Amino acid sequence: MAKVLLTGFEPFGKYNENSSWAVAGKVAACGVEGVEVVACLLPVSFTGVAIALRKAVQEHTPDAVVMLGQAAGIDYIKLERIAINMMDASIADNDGFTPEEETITPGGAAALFSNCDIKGLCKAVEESGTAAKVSNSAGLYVCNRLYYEALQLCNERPGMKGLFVHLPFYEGQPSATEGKPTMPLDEMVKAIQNIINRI
Ligand code: PCA
Repeated sequence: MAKVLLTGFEPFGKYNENSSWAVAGKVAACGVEGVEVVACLLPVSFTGVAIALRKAVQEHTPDAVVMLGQAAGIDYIKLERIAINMMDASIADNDGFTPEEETITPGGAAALFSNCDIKGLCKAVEESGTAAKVSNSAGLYVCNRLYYEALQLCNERPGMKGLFVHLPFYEGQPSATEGKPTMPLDEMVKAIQNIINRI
């Protein structure tokens, strides 16, 4: 049975909940047929997130890592293609760290690409009736930091797949920014189950 490590983030900034963890927790609780899903809550910390991911991958040796993050302002499932070797923040992470144009891995590749069939996965989500788009930038905050670490790990562990997905606020999320789009939690859960099934 294939094993997938599914990560979500703890709350950060002005948000008291994080839709990524709401979705990851529910996907793990509901399960995905034929796949063992291990959910892992990650800290919104530039330093801590890399350590926590490496530990989880070492412990669970998954066939794939699917990482979720919350992105205010989108009304679709955003499949990230690229991680960039840079950290730059306009708000401090949960450790109070605010990097300015800092390199993640000195001497490392400027950018790393997902080793998944990202267009195929995007099409599968769209065909199930949920809006989805491929994106070429996960930003330069903690999500991108996590993704860069994960894609480095994919290079170190041939055969392991890595994909980052940004999600909108969930419908009814108390800390959702007023006027920003939301998506029903169950719709996001189905989309992530679909992705895990095909990854
Ligand atoms: N979103 C942030 C970090 C944690 C999260 O859920 C990001 O997009 O970088």
